[in-house]
Amino acid sequence: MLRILGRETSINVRKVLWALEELGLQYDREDWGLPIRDPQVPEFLALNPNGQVPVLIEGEFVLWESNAILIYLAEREGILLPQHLESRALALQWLCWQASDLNGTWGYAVYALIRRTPGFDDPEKIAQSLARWGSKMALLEAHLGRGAPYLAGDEFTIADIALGLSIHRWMSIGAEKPDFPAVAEYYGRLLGRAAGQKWMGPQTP
Ligand SMILES: N[C@@H](CCC(=O)N[C@@H](CS)C(=O)NCC(=O)O)C(=O)O
Repeated sequence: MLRILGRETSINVRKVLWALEELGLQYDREDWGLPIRDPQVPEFLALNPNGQVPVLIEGEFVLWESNAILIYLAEREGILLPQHLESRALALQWLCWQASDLNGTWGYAVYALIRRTPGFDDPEKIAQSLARWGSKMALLEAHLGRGAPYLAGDEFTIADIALGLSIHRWMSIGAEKPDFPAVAEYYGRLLGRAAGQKWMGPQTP
């Protein structure tokens, strides 16, 4: 049985839970991550020295980094990544971009406007974070505006899971922000999937 360590409220854990549901795989999940269970303890750090969730465990095999876990699961099951070489490369491109470019933009705005974390209340820094985030979302808007239903073309892939949850975060932000109609349409398409609806429900941060 696959084991997933991580709290359901984490965007990165949700990527994995959404993928497992799309794949129809059974798993056991253990709650780790603040404020539920501090991962900065030797028992957890032995599995992931970063002290972060999610972690996947299968027998002796331990894997961390949510997007690597998505790739592992898709490869293991032979779906959610296209067979066609170029489409597969495009899916991986968006998956890498989510982690390397998009993910780094929203930190301050999310701490300030979603988590309401004390100390994250500087309006200038909120505006800067939203502007950086918005400029990456504009890039996504331009891509989706070309009309393909999913990021890598006609097929739903693990890239749509990672980006779907990122878009969900953008949609959940209560702030003045640009309108991205192609992103909104795509978000609606992802919400039309049972697992998308579950992991990007309107109440979930
Ligand atoms: N690059 C990592 C980032 C993981 C990450 O930032 N996890 C957060 C939750 S979204 C975490 O573990 N925070 C500490 C905690 O929850 O205690 C990945 O994609 O898996």
